[in-house]
Amino acid sequence: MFPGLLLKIVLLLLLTLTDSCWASLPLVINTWHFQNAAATAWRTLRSGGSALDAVERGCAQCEMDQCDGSVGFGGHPDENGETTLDAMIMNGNTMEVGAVGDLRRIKNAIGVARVVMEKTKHTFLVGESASVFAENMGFTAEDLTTNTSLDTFKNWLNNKCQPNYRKNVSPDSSASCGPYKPGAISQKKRKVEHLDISSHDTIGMIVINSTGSIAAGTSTNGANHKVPGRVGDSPIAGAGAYADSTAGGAAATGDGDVMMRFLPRSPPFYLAVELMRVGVDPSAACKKAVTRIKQHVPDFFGAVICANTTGGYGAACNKAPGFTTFSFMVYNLQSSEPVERKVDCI
Ligand code: SD4
Repeated sequence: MFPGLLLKIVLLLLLTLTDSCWASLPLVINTWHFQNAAATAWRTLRSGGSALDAVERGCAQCEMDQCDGSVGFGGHPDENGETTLDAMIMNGNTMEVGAVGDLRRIKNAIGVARVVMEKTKHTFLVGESASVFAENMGFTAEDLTTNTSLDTFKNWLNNKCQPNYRKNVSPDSSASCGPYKPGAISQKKRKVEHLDISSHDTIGMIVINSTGSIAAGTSTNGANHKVPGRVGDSPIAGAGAYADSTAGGAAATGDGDVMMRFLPRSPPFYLAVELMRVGVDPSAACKKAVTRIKQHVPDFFGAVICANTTGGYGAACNKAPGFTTFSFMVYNLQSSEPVERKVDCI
């Protein structure tokens, strides 16, 4: 009888424990199932690297692995068939940020973001000038096009350039390729444009070292068939990711064209960190951030991961067509390898 009772008590205890109760430092957490990235970040920390080093190398791993075709070279060509990259890194001790958007020809976007942070007094460089900056800082210039991205581009052209991010143009962008000119404002209710959920998975990563230094970062090749010049939410501090060693970290993935709009009024991921500062549990903070956007765009595609200063963590996602659960990776002292966690979307 006694062992049975003991087992019940243990089970009950386990059930009532939340993720934050398992909190421990150091912690690596990243969006999606990108196990290699988590392992690289963890290895970096364990071999004496800083939280920033871990974020940079973890995200760079995904850039090299071309995670899900959504990170790094050879994925998501724009309307001209070119792959361009967005990335950012944030130091939660100093609140410094380095970011690049619409980066061309350079594979290691998060590396360039870090150089922007550490070798300039700026925060964010974009486009051709960012690429020339990177070349001048020693990054190798390479063609980011692969056979895969070329095929994706050709298929898109053959499919009358669908899906398409233009609106109110002539010819009608829902039926024809460009070049486009401004057209009449359509009275038709536009169908909500979703990114292709099956193939767009930005890496967002938060790392906290054993002394509580927090860093966060993102890297992505953005939206498939984007209008050239488009920069998403990922390189924007407070939208793509945020880190503050006195409060916590958050990082996002999803439809950046929707998510970045909420930054000035009710910053969603900055908000999550501020909630954790006043003691809100990471899962609840993540949910609150998602709920803010959901009030305006009920079926937006997006998810966020959150971690507090003690290594508690959580995630939340918004239920959208084809998207009901969200996976993320966690690596801390509770396991000897990265563990995939899942949450149901709200
Ligand atoms: C973007 N937020 O450029 C990125 C895409 C993404 O998961 O997160 N995909 O809009």
